[in-house]
Amino acid sequence: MAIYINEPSHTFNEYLLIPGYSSSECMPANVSLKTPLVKYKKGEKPAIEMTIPMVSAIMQSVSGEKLAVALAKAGGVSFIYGSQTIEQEAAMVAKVKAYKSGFVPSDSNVSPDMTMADVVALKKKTGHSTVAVTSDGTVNGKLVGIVTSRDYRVSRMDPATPVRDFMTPLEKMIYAKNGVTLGEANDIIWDKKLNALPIVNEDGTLNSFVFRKDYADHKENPGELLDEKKRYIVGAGINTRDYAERVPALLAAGADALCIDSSEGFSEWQKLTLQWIRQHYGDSVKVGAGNVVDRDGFNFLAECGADFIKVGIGGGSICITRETKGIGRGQATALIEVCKARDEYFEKTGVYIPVCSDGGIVYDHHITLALAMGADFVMLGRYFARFDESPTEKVMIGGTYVKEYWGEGSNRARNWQRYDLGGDKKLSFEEGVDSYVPYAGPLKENVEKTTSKIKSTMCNCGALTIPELQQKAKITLVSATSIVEGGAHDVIRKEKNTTDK
Ligand code: RVP
Repeated sequence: MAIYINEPSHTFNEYLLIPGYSSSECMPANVSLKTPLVKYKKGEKPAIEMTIPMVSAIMQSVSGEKLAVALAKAGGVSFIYGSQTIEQEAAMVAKVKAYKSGFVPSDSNVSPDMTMADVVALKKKTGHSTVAVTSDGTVNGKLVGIVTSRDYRVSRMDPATPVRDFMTPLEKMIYAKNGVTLGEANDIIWDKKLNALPIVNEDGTLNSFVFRKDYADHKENPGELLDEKKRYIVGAGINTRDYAERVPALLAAGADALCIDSSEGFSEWQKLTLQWIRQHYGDSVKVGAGNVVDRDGFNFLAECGADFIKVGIGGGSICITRETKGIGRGQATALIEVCKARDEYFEKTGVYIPVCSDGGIVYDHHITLALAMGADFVMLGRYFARFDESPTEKVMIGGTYVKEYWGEGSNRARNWQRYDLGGDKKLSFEEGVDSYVPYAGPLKENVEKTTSKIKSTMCNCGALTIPELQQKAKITLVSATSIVEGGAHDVIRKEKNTTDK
């Protein structure tokens, strides 16, 4: 006989937080939104920690390289969409990893024997005007000089002029020894009016460059997420079909974390994918799995070795899975049950598996509710699709700017792998729609506004960290009429800010 759950499943909108005692310490400036992206053992530090609890959805209309860089600067992680060829996805990941920040390996190098024509060609290829001259022309060769656009004139000089004749040689250059801090490097850049400062190893080989414009950027983004080589952290979506080819390509491109992108994660396909990754890479590759909506689904993926687990079926703003297939669960109820299973799993095994609440965030306070209910971070599609950095066009409709936003299960995305249950390479019916969302400007200012609201609510609950919020939160279900009471009501509003959600 079928199992009946007679309690209705609820959405975030049906809950509110009840304030707790706030001490004078409880002010937004003291709140930390640090949160783990991947699993860790009790007492250990997670391999990847984010500074804000937000990741971007694995979707064509959301997570391209521009959004990935902007989100990493803000402290979150993007998962580049997998519904494109392996080569295209790997190229996007590589672009994020090549984006300059802090100490960066030199991507423009020549040897002293090369010519001005080589320098010009290199500049055209990379778009960078600072070229390192190393003894053998490689990124790790002995530094012998530097060439900038001030050192040569294309119209006046013979293209065959050797680099050694017009470069600034090492003895006349300003450089710093490896070990200098980013702050010290920046001081040298400012004092000596440089655009770029080469960093040299003990043995005279080139280590990296620090660029003036990157440092200014870094100062503005204290929470940015960088790997050990000071490159932005980025994730990438994979599927349960071509992982044997896609995973190696994404890792070679530098992906820091992977995530199986599927509408339904409680399946043998996910088990096989996770098994293959563990067999080939052990625990060194970080991979999330999902989506599930109950304890059984969580325990299954936890046992399969997932590094984080995503919760949510049918709650996405562009998702019509519940209508077309009749499967899913109210997002809040699903999340509460999965987080309880996660806590029990932690108690039993000493392994903490972060839970991601994916889809259905409408208002900023839904993020705070998700965190209070036990989520470690949230995945957002519609939210990020509204920003300048999302990959879609900004268009004017009826006098207002909007951006396009379409589901991975729509005919437009044709992401058949996401909905694949061992069937054909096509979508037999749609589970998503094609839509517009109100344009909302740059990511940075929107995320700052959202996180300041989250911090403020956390203070009302007497919590300075996400784990503290999860311990202290008092959450209440509300009636339909009290939801009406919660908005502006019984007044004629003069204006409504449509980009706020
Ligand atoms: P939202 O943030 O509410 O826009 O939801 C985004 C989520 O919706 C994605 O992370 C994904 O789980 C889900 N999605 C993406 N495409 C579709 C679909 O076409 N049904 N659903």
